[in-house]
Amino acid sequence: MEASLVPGLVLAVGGGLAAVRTAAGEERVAKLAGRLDRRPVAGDRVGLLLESDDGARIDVIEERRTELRRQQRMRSEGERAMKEQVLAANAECVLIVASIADPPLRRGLIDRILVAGWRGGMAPLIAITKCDLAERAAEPPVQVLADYAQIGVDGVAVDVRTAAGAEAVRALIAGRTAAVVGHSGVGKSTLVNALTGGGQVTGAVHELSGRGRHTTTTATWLDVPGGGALIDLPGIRSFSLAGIAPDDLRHAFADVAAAAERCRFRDCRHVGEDGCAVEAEVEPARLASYRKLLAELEEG
Ligand SMILES: Nc1nc2c(ncn2[C@@H]2O[C@H](COP(=O)(O)OP(=O)(O)OP(=O)(O)O)[C@@H](O)[C@H]2O)c(=O)[nH]1
Ligand SMILES: [Mg+2]
Ligand SMILES: [Zn+2]
Repeated sequence: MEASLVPGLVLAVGGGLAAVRTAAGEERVAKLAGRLDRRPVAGDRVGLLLESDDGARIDVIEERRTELRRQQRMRSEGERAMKEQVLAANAECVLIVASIADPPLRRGLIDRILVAGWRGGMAPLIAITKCDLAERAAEPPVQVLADYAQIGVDGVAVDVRTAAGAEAVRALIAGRTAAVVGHSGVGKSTLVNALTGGGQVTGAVHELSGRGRHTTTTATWLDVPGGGALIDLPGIRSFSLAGIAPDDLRHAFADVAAAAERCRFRDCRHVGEDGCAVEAEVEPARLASYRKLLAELEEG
């Protein structure tokens, strides 16, 4: 970094500007230098040129340690055109938030984010929210958590009526930085507020995103008192894995991979053959999700 630049952390980005925090703990709204080769995202470490009038300019974006990426369909460029979008940078974990009901839990989305999280270098964690609505759900939260625990993914059940869930999430994150991802309305920001004390969006971030909105529109970095941070992301409707090799599914489907090892058919594709070990051993909900993703990746 050039001597005139000071290190900064990107808290949020919007409208061609970024809210940044300097190493001295000051928040500023920064412009983006024209020569940047990519767009900064929340969690980016940057080199800032401080301007005399409280302004700043991002001149350098440091190499990212992790990236949470998804493919997004570009409507303007036809049905098949996909563009990669980086949702958050340098998070150590990805906290997948899924409500057990309202909206209903979709394992497909959890699995997609698991694949993207591992691929981007992050440890995945799961929070099942709205457990007060569990009687409306197709399956109990403990069943979902047990299935993911089997492939080594830790998770907790959260019920907004008690503080226990938020405390369990705090323990899960254990002082690390986590990107908080899931469908819109599942309770991500509610959980983030419970952990960060709410009202934390101040200063430069406030200037950027405005006040009084329920739905999160800008990825926002928030410190967790006592250690760690959360990057609260806008809700996602879909999460395409286009461009990921079918082989990359193995991590997120260790249960399928383990059963496949035991399958006695040498050329089995484990997609419904009679006598297939995968068919016999893997939880039906897990298998359905695996097959759907595999078909999509093989097609792409
Ligand atoms: N019943 C119930 N409602 C909850 C719970 N947690 C959050 N909600 C409600 O769900 C709604 C959406 O919550 P948010 O925290 O804004 O959801 P979000 O995931 O941040 O949504 P986006 O920012 O749009 O992605 C709000 O009305 C919350 O009060 C919960 O544990 N139980
Ligand atoms: Mg939100
Ligand atoms: Zn098989």
